[in-house]
Amino acid sequence: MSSRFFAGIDSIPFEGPESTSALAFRHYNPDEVVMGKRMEEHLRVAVCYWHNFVWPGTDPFGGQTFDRPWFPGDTMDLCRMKADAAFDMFQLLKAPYFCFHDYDVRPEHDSHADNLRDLQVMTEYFAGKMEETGTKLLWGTANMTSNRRFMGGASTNPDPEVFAFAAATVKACMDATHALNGENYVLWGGREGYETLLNTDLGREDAQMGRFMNLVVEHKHRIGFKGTILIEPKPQEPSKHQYDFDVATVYGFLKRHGLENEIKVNIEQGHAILAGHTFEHEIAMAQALGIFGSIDMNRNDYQSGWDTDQFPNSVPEVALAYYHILQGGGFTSGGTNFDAKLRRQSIEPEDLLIAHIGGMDVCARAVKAAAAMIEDGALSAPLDARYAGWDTPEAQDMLAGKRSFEEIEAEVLAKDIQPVAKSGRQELLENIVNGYV
Ligand code: XLS
Ligand code: NI
Ligand code: NI
Repeated sequence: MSSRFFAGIDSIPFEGPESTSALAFRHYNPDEVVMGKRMEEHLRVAVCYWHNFVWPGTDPFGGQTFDRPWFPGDTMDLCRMKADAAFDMFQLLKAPYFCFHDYDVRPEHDSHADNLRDLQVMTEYFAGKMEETGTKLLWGTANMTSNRRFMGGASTNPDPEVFAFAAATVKACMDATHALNGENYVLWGGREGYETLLNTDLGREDAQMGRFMNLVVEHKHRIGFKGTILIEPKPQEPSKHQYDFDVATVYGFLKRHGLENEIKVNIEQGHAILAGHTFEHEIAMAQALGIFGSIDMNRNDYQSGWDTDQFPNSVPEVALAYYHILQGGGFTSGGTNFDAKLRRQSIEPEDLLIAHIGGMDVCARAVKAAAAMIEDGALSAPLDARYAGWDTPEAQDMLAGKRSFEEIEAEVLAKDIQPVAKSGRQELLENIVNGYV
């Protein structure tokens, strides 16, 4: 293929670990079979629209550093030029999926009617591009953080007109996602939180968000959308405090509003770090609660305290994430969305490709290490052994609620039970993991 934006780059081949080319995959080989499944089907890689084609490289101290021919993207012609470059990149990377917000792909207007019209036009344009290139939509979403109207929140806004505008916006984005056969629909509540409790009523805002998410689910069933609805937790930024703090908090919210069987989570590495967790903690927690859906793959700076959205480059860390994903049976409708952006000095088109190649190679190595650990029972055998005491009938009865405190105490006295301390063997387990990565 030849692309106007990525001029001179026709394909990015898989060349194997010995390759020294910057524009070749060394580990990501879509057809390689890992645990009985093609690597592409394990990872289900998606490229995100916003960081690659919309973000201009700004930071709090400086303006645009990237020079893209479609900037500022405020006309439909520029939006189409942007889409052409985006689909060229999806194809060059052989990424099976992409993800987008409404705001990424159309000009932004004051009226919902104008936003809706332009989104529908771009949805049709995307449908053509998807047909032509074979790229699929992992998820769609609405941007309800950038426009000033949402500064005090979307569904949690004190003004019901903003709630209504947000509802209309999400409806439009769900309809677009449905029309493009999206496999999930994501809600990340960047401004569903507060800056100060001095002007915030927590009880009201929880009730508003609960109603809003029920509206989302009702609409999903009304239009027959078969994808999964996902909430993306994050503890803060842009809000001082965000309601969808982490996976456990989201689960409490879903339970409170009767949504725990309808909505799952999209877990982002950087957000896990901001919440004081590891990526694998959030994934394992979601698996344990039955709400694991999808992941946003990136890497947070461990010192910065904000969401740096860097491309992943630590195989051991990513391997533990995929270990828990594969242990839980792997992705169903979810996938690996690179919600990652270049550093603002990486201004060449080629940098976009190089960043994704590196990220995909890291994921490939990580998923292979995770699969090997599972196939060898390297971690599951010691784990099963650690809990083996629970297999006895007495222990099972305790769990099943068949024995009271009195009965348990009587047994402890009768048998003079004196538990023997056993090693947790953490260093041994860490050494085992290091043998795989
Ligand atoms: C921001 C979020 C955002 C979501 C999509 O921190 O990660 O990019 O993934 O709205
Ligand atoms: Ni994200
Ligand atoms: Ni993020």
